[in-house]
Amino acid sequence: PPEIQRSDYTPFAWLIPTIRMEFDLGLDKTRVVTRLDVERNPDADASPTIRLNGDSLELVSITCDGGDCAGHMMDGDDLVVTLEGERHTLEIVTELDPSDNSQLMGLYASNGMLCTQCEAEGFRRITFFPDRPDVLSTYTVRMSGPKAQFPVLLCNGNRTDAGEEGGTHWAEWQDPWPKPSYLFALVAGDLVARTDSFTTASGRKVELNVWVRDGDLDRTEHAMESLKRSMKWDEETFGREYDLDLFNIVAVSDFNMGAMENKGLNIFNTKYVLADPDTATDGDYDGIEGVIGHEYFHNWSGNRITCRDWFQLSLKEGFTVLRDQLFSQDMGSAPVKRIEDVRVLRGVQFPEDSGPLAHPIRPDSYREISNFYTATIYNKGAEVIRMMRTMAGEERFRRGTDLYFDRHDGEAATCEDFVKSIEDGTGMDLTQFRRWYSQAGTPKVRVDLEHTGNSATLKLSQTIPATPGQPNKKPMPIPLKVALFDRQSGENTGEELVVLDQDSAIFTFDGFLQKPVLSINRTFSAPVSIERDVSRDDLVFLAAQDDDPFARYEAMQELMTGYLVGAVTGDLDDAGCKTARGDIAQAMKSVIEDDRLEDLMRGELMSMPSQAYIAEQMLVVDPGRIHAEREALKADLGDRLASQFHALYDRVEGLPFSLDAHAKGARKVKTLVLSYAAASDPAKAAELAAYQYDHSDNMTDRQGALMVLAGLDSPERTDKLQDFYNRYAGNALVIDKWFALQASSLHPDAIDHVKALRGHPDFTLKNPNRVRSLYMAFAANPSAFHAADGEGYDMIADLVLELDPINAQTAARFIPSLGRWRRIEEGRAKLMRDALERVAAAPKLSRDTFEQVTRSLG
Ligand code: HT7
Ligand code: ZN
Repeated sequence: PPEIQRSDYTPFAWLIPTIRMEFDLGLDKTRVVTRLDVERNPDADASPTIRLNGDSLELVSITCDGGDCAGHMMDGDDLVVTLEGERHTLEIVTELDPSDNSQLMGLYASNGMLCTQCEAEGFRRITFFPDRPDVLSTYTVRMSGPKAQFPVLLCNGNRTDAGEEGGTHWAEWQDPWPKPSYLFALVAGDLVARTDSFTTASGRKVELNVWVRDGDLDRTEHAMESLKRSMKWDEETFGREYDLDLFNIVAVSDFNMGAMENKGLNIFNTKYVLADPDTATDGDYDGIEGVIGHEYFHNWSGNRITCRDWFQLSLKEGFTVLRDQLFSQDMGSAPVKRIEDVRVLRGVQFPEDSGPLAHPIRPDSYREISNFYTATIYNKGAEVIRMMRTMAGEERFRRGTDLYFDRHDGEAATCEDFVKSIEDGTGMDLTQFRRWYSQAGTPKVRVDLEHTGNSATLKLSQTIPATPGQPNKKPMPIPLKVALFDRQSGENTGEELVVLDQDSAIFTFDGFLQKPVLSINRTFSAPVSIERDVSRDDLVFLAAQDDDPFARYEAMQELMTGYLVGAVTGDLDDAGCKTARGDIAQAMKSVIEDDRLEDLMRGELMSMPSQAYIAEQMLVVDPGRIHAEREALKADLGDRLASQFHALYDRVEGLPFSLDAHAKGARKVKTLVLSYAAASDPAKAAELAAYQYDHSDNMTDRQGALMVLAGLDSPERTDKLQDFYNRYAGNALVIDKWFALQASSLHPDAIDHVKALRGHPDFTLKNPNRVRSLYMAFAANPSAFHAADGEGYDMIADLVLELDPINAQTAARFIPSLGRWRRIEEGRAKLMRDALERVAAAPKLSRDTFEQVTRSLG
């Protein structure tokens, strides 16, 4: 497959102002009649033909202006039609088999209902069309089908008409807003709705529906409340109002991603809709609020202003992730949310940025766009916009976004359009800042603090590592929030923002008789990795005293990471290890005993750095060693702080269930205490976890207890896993948890458990949630996946080969775990490469998997 280049963009030669579609719906056979009004685009070079994209489509017929269409031919999957005049009407008939569509792109059947997924290039699996985001049309859609089978018929926009004849009914929908084909959606099925309404700031009453299968209705309250909160927040924070009279959300159980922002008809993975305390964890509740917000916010950042081409994906995704992050910050604990977002960035995006799949947030080329729905486009994209906000300040940033929404409403825009609007709206010069869009790789910032006389001198320098296709980088503006603390008083002189925009720079701060303690990159103001020689005393000081909660968290992480890297590499001798562990225990003790802290924040401070984050600090890693040292530190802390951990558990144990921050914090620290205990005193931990499991009245406590038990070799493990399965049999989302808990467990036989679960009657390759629950969890399980004999790598290669013909998008998402071979010790690296080569040698691979494997071996 050819590589598509960003530099090759040209506007499409034709406009398609209106499109009418008629769907005669059936699970095994759906007939689609599409009428396109096409006219020449005055802003593009003229072309004698129009290329209509198709993918695995069968053309039943085509007419032009009501007559024969002599000048048409197939070019691969595309239909190319010769057109002579200025404007024409093309009518195209296609026939589909939705139940045979296991790729879950285009129109497909899920659990007896019909639904669509058109982003990025799924519309071309429904009909022939210029399936590119810069072709905007207004859609009128008529859907008809057997009423008994599909009592509910939904599409984008507003329902304008409906009727019934015999057992067949139909509905006609009109979407007044011009949109690209990737935002088209329809749903037909036997669904029930939770209905509510929202009145916008200008007084428009909007009907809101959350559609689910019968029986799931009482698990939709949180989704509906999240939607109403999102609508209000977007009005207050970004001045954005909803623009239709109806907003529908539909939950489906077979879905490749989290959700989809189709205009007026969002389609969601059930995972991001259904929740009640018995079946959903606090994390699930937060995930629902975040994803509902994200998809809703797309109505402006994505739908009203869409992307000119897919290279601009971060225009809508980076900005919308930032918007959903700020929303969640405002709805709950802002520092805790910031810590969670940074953890995802460093655990997923940093490794991507330092591996073979690294790409800028605005890529220059791709073969398969589905492979670019990455943490870089989404999460780093959000960080880049957040930096502009930090430099501008909230108020000025709002002027920039207002200008962007005003200037580009109704257009297919570019990242450059966004930056220019922020530049013009805020008055900032972002010339050099634009490099964040074109350069891949996580900048490293070297930090040194010197002290002479009464001055503290901060020396900063930046390097941006080489990434595929980008050997040399230029310096980028890096905004770093800093504060200097007096060691005695614990006070600081106020936070300042310094911007490092050269290779190196020096900043001087006066008025310090003694060397101060430096707190830097507060709130994680820039997505960089900081390198500095900092004493453990300073870290202990910051962990206990810093007034920026993120910086406190960071100091704890740095303390533990520094120790673990030293222990793994052997840089720390036995005596050094012992003192370091003592310092960590002292810092952890002050965190446990600090009664000014909320438990939700305490939980963050008590959390150990992830295996992925520790690995990221080293050039080449031995995953087995990291895992062993991390577990040993956990055990040591569990031993040393046993009484503090138990006191903490006892303090929070009796708190009744609620979804407020206080109760959520209690649940978080309880399970953390169990996991420290599991490392230091497994028998006691098993007893305590079994007790928590039996007495819990909510999924957070129950899952936390089972997670700890799943890693232990104890009789309680088998009992409780069986109980959990029996208790929730038939609830797919909870059974997903059951698979994931076992696949991610610390149990020494986890790899055998996964092999056995592969044959479980509830396992299927057809459902992406189930595949991810077993195999994504396994691929992220450091000790099982990195088994020294390479069995874990083979299991993932086997999975990819089997899954690729069924669901290529999901299959390709497993390749990055093998693609990190260059950063793994020699023995395992060879086995990982062998597994990749075995995949690459398969006679027929999807474009998705082919691209990822080739880049990973590259
Ligand atoms: N914009 C949506 C992307 C998406 C998607 C992409 C490829 C294949 C399937 C997909 N489902 C949803 C989701 C979002 O970012 O809001
Ligand atoms: Zn999105």
